[in-house]
Amino acid sequence: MTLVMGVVNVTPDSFSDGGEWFEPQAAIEHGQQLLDDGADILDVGGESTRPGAERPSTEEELRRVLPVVRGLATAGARVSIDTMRAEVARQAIDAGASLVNDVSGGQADDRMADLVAQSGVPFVVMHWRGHSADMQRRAVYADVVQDVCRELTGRVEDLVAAGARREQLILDPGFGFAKLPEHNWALLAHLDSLSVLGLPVLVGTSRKTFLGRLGRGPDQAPRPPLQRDAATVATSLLAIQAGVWGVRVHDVAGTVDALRVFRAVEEAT
Ligand code: PMM
Repeated sequence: MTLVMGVVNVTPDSFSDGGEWFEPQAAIEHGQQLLDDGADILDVGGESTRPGAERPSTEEELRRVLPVVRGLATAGARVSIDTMRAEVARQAIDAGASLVNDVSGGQADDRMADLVAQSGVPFVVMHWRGHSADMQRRAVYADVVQDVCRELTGRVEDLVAAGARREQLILDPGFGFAKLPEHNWALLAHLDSLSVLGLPVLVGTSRKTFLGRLGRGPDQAPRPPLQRDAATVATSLLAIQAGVWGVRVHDVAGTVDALRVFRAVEEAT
């Protein structure tokens, strides 16, 4: 059954919840709320990846995430660390994280492959074409589904060549990362093409801009992120139906309800 990964952003500037849980105690309480709502995994991140975002230093990223990872892991949560830096991943694992979620799939830090190989923890390999500052310039595809599958396959091969085990790897098409709305819709429509690569798939559409554009003309501003949860529940349900391993969401309660609907229908068929 699909796992629900709840987002715990410890950032001043994430696009949907920046600043809300920036103090460690507030972030820990938010994580605990997501667990109460039914999250299976908490994804703690200290770097905003919204388009155009500036990167924090390694020290600042560590300062943000470590107390939160430690606090939530100590309370018994399964914690994932959302980072592109091997040093942050290493210290987060020492603090209790048991999964590494790297939106660059190991490309942003050439020490990440070694960390994956040595730690043995599950590693999310997301489709990524470059840092957020200018990633939307790279949203050029011949066939987005084939191109994403091919590029992810290349990453898997590189990671395995560097000593990672295939069984550690989870694939993510990277919704919103170097993708235009039509690319995101095509990927959502063809999650089965990603599944045939034979590895678990994680889907993160939560509150992303392409959902804010639904029902809006090209000259209208997108709906604000906090008004995108209903659309996120719909996309997550489609991903659940496609049999993905996990969905990464801000609104855990709504997603868990959607999962319950899916289960009830399955049991009734
Ligand atoms: N999206 C964001 C951050 N981390 N990780 C994975 N694996 N997949 C995603 O789609 C993803 C991610 C950006 O969203 P946020 O700023 O709301 O966390």
